[in-house]
Amino acid sequence: MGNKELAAAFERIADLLDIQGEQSFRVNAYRRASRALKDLPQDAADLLASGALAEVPGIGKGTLEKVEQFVKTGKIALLEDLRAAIPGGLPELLDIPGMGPKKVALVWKELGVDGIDALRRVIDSGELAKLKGLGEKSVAQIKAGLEFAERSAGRTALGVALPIATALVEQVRRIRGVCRADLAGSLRRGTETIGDVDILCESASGPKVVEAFVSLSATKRVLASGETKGSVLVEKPDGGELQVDLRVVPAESYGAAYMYFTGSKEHNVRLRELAIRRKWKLNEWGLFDAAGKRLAGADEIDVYKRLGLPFIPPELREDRGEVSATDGLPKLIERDDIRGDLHMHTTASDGTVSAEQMAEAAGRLGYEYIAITDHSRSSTIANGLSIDRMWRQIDRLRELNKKLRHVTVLVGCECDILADGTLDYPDSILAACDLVVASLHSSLRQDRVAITRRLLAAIDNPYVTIVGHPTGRLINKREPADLDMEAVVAAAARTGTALEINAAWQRLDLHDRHVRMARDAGVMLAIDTDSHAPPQLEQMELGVRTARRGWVRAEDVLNTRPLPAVRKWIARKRAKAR
Ligand code: DGT
Ligand code: CA
Ligand code: CA
Ligand code: ZN
Repeated sequence: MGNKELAAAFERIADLLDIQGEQSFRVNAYRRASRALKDLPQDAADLLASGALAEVPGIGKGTLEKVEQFVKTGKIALLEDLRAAIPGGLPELLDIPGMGPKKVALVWKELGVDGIDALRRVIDSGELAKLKGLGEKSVAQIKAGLEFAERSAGRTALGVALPIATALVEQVRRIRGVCRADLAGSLRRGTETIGDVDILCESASGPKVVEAFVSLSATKRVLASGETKGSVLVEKPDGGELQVDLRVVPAESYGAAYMYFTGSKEHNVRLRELAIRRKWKLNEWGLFDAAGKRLAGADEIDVYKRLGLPFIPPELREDRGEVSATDGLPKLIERDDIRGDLHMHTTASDGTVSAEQMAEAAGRLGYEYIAITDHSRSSTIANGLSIDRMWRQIDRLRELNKKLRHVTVLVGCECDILADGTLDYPDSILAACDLVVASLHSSLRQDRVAITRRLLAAIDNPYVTIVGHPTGRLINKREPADLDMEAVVAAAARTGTALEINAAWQRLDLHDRHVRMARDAGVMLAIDTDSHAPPQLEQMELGVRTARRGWVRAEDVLNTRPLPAVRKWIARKRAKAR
């Protein structure tokens, strides 16, 4: 019985109460408790037994009682009652963009909609459009939202798939007769979502290896099991399923197969064209000349070399100019180039640990600096800081810095960009910070003109250093704001404002194409984890992957620079405005 299960139970209580029409402060208390439970450093049952759980911020008396019930009986009475009263398919309707709890309750009570299929039916039949209490605009939004949800169905976020796949490939490496194994497919290319996991391995005994693979303990169902191929479903932490394909190839084909199964399909087509032009043949077995003689195949780099190409990093293999790049490929940023993290939260707003603990965690990652950027006053759900509290936070962080040895804490805030484009704090506070992340958190569905203008206004403020998660999208959950990204990129370039690659697995915002667009325009990028707890700092990896997919070099990223250079870069925009 893990903390994750507990957290999921509390999240579900919040969803069901929300649909039932419970007041939002109560619903939010359950969501806060859920987050706190998920981020606990130890097993909740142990912390409960020692009494330490009561001290954790976000865990009140009601939560404690329910955790106790769960530990003792495996159930929470409130959740059982709610489940009995409300159809199980309703919570997933909440994940559809445009469907808030009120609308979910409305379609359930008025039309008997009890899940996604039923929602699709009432849309198709026109019943939804006729429903009193739902405007034309809402109906259109729900339609678009459902289509978005259907498009995302079956794809798993990179941050969810990567740990599962990494663990599996380790297990494949330990299967008897396996010489080596690697992740291929979209996962190796670092795409933001994954259709299925592709594992390649080298072995002379295919059938035995496939047999061992499909029998691994993670397997929930075997889809296929053959001589050189196996395919299984494994369970995801959220309860869904993920397909994992294994292919077994001999040593002489490993490189060609690695290339083929890494893809993308479009990249492979380009490579095959190069081969055909020379009257050669390229497939997953190797590169062969017209007489059928093997030119390369064991080693991926050699295949590229024989085709007259440099090694192309997997993140670039999308047929976005990487095969024809005549002036060479950029030297891409690497995880080790990162010297700090410029966006994170503490218990001052909705994080789970203190600034000092965040700094210690950053020190363990070898960082030189971090910025503490708690939420501003309008983010009430996230316990944003009032003006008074923010002044005190600034003082506290300055004091903390005197104490810290290895990591410098930049005093920052994550300032809401309000619906009218003004910022949530006066310039006096922003000027007192070393760094300001400005983010859209509300009114994300404004029309293109309004929301673009709003972001441009924030970018024009001399104290805004970084635009946080610029589009506001949540992978598979929420569509991006309808921004004119070209205008945003141009304004960022002109003013010397950095655009964020938010590395949180739910966001990856900017996404790869926008990253490329920004980089090509000479915009400075910042790769930040937006961490709310120390383990999340490690999501930096996902942000770096996304940056690489946007052809980004180390010099394009603010937080690859030493601290004095970061300060200087921030000062330049501030000086220009004076
Ligand atoms: P996914 O799983 O949808 O996230 O995307 P991929 O790229 O992992 O696609 P997947 O799993 O269907 O296939 C893995 C790789 O195998 C793919 O990137 C390229 C190669 N591949 C699969 N089918 C074809 C094909 O019909 N033609 C070519 N050229 N390559 C293919
Ligand atoms: Ca795949
Ligand atoms: Ca596949
Ligand atoms: Zn944040």
